[in-house]
Amino acid sequence: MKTLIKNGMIVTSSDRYEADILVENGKVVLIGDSIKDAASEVVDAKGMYVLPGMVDQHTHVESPFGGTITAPWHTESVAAALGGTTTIVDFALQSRGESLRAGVEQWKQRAAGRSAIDYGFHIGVTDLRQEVIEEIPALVEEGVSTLKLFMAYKGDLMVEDATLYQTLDRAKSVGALVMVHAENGAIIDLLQKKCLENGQTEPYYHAVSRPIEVETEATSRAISIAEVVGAPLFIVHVSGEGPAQRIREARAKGLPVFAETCPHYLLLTEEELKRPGFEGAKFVCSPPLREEKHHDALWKALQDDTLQSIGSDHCAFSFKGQKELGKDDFTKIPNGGNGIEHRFSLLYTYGVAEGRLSLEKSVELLATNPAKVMGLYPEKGTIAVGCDADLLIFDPEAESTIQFETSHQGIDYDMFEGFPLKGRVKDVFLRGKQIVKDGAYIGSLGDGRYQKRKPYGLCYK
Ligand code: DUC
Ligand code: ZN
Ligand code: ZN
Repeated sequence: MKTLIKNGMIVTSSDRYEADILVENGKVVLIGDSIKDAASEVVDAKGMYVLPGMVDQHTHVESPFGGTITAPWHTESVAAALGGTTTIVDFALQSRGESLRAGVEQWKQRAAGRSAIDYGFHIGVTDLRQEVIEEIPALVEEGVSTLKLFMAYKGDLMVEDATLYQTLDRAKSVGALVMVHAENGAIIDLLQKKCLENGQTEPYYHAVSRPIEVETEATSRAISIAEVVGAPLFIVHVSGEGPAQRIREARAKGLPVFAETCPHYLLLTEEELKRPGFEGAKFVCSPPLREEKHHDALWKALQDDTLQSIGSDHCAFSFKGQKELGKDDFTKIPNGGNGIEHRFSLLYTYGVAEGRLSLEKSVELLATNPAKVMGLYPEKGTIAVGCDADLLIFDPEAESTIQFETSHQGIDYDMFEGFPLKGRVKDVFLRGKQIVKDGAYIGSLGDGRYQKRKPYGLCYK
C-alpha cells in the first residue's frame, strides 16, 4: 500500500519546505516536488503543515498509583492519536519484592492489542537489590533503556541516595539513562504531617507541603550524584525556576543533564488548587503547580535549551471515586493530571501562535528530542527518507476550545477545560496507516507496536 501526501508544508526541527511525501510499507520512501505515483492513495495537504508524529516520553497509562489505577490503554492511546501523538514511552513500575522484568512484562501484557499508537516502556525502580541491579543489562537488550527513580514518596516509592548512585553506576555501564523524580521526600513527609496536625487537609496544602525549594534541592542533589558517578541524568517534570536554574548551571559546566517540563507547569497555577468543593483535587499532581512567575522561567528554559523536551506526564484519574479518595486528607489524593491528548495543540497555541517558540522548536521539543533522548531516533521524531511514516497533518487555521465533553481521555474532567486552541490535528498516519481522518479516529486498537529502544540516544553526543 502506497500513500502520497501532496502539497503540504513539511516542518521538522530543522527545516520548513513545501514538498510531496511518498509512503510505502510504513516508511517514507521519497520526498520531492510533484511526485507522481499512479498506485498511491493521494492525500492533499495544501495549506496544511505536515509534521512528524509527536513522541510523548512521559505517560502513566493503566498504572496502579496512589492506591488506584490510571485511565486505560484503549481510551488514552486513542486520545493520544487524536492529538497527533504516535509514540509514547510509558512508565512500567517494579512492585516491591518483584523483579524489574516482571514490571515490564505486566505493562507489555496490558498494552498488547489495546494500543492505537506505538509504545515503549521505562522501568520505575522501587526496590533495588543486588539481583535487581544485575537485571539492568538484560532490560537494555530488550529495549528498556531508561530507568526512573523517585526521590519523593517516602515509605513507598522513594529511594535512598545510595540506591540512586548504584543505579546510575550500573546503568552507565550499559548505556541506560536514569530519570529522576526530584523532590526531597523526607522534607515533604515532615511538612505533610505538620499540615495535617494543624487540620490543613484541603487540596491546596498539597502545594504548601511541597514548596519549590524541595524540588530545587533534590534536583541539585541528583545532579551532584550523577556527576560523582560520571553518568548522564534526565530530570522529569521540572516545575519552575529554581530547578531549571540548577539544570542550566549543570549544562553550562558540560554535564550530560537532560530535562523536561510539562504543559500544566507552563499554563496552570497553584491557584487552581483553591477551587471550592474539593475541585482543587483535580489539579493535584507532583511536583505541584506553582505561582504564575514560574511560567516565564520555564518558557525561557525551553528557549535557551535548559529543557530539551515537553512530556505530558499524563497520569489521569477521575474526580469521582479516585480524586475523592483524598476528600478528608490531601495526602490521599492520587497525584496526577491529564495531557496526552492536547499536548501538541496547547504548545502550538500558547508556544507557537503566541510567539514564544517557532514551529520548528516545538517539533524539536515534542517529537525530535524525545525520540533522540529515548533512543527512538531516527525511526521516530523526524521526517526523512527511511524513517517510519508517522505523520501528522495539521490545519493551522482551525480554532476550538478544550471541553471535557469533546475530549477522549477516559476520565470525568479535563485540567485544561475552557482553554481556547488554535489549529487542529486533521490527519494522523502511524507507520503509513491512516489512524485519524479529518479529526476522527479510524484506526484499530492493536495498531500500536512495542518499540525496542536503543541505549542513550542524544546522550551519546
Ligand atoms: N510523578 C510522575 O512522574 N507522575 C505522576 C505522579 C508523580 O509523582
Ligand atoms: Zn514523578
Ligand atoms: Zn509521571
